[in-house]
Amino acid sequence: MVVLSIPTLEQISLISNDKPNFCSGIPTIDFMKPDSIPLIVKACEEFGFFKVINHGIPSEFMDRLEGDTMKFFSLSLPEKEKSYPDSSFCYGNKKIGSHGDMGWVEYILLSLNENFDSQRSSDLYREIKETFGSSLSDYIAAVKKLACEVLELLADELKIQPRNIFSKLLMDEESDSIFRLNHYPPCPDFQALNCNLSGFGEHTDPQVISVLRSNDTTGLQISLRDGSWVSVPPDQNSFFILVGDSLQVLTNGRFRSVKHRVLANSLKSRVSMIYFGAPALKEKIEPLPMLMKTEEESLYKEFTWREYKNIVYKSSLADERLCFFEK
Ligand code: GA4
Repeated sequence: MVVLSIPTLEQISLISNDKPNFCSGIPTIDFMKPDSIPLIVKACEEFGFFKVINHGIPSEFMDRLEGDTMKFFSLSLPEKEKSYPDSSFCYGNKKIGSHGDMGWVEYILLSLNENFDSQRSSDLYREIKETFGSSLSDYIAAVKKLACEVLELLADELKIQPRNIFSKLLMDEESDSIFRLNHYPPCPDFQALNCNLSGFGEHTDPQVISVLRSNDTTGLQISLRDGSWVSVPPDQNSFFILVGDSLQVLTNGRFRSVKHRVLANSLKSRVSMIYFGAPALKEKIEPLPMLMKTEEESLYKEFTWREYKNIVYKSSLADERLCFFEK
């Protein structure tokens, strides 16, 4: 449970809760229904967001990781904070990023870039084994595969080749992908005030693609093209896919990286697990020529994932970051 201190609480924004508008029309791709697959391109263009059902990942994978995650978050604060100060396995509480963003959330962030530093990476696996057993690595392997399947379906539907043109970025052994476990503790006091405490403020994900799974608690909202916010009904049996900034650039703005946020108002705790599929640091991010029509101009200057990441990690959550690379 997150311990309150008034000065900290004052730094977390309140979001008014007039009419929580649930989005009924979230595009849904059913892996068992081939005729739903072509929807995937429209979903990335219109929403930058969709849901995958009948994905084939056994629910046991999600249940095991959720159980271990709750076990970890129910440790005392000093126990969680002592963990891993100098490793790629980091615990955070209310502070998000390095620019003063705050949210009603505690989390673990895990770098999946194994080649970053072999010493750190072997420590990392020892730490993971001790804390989570195999639930974490099994889950990550399954969602990485799902992310690649989705990216390959996208290539098929965009009629570009090779079909691993996007997924190879995640399969690269130097891929800079990360994994995040978020716990939004219940916050009943704020319900009476008819407002929500921000759990995770609005932002887009900088990577190529994100695969999100949560327990059955509300909180996630996405921003539609007209700027309005809609709540996403939770579905613990499905995965939500989010287009990231890098995929927006690779498609020269055809796909939209979706702005989203999480409100923490619930009487129940919300737990989410997100895989962020990223390229290698040295990888160039630029619109794919095969996706450009004749005479179509690139909207972006060429940059590497390392250059983009440097800007991202110096920014605040809500900042527009791609503007630095627009032509
Ligand atoms: C948003 C997506 C991922 O959760 C994340 C976040 C990162 C962090 O939590 O450290 C950032 C945020 C995210 C974008 C702007 C910067 C960096 C917090 C923040 C204020 C891990 C990522 O890659 O970018």
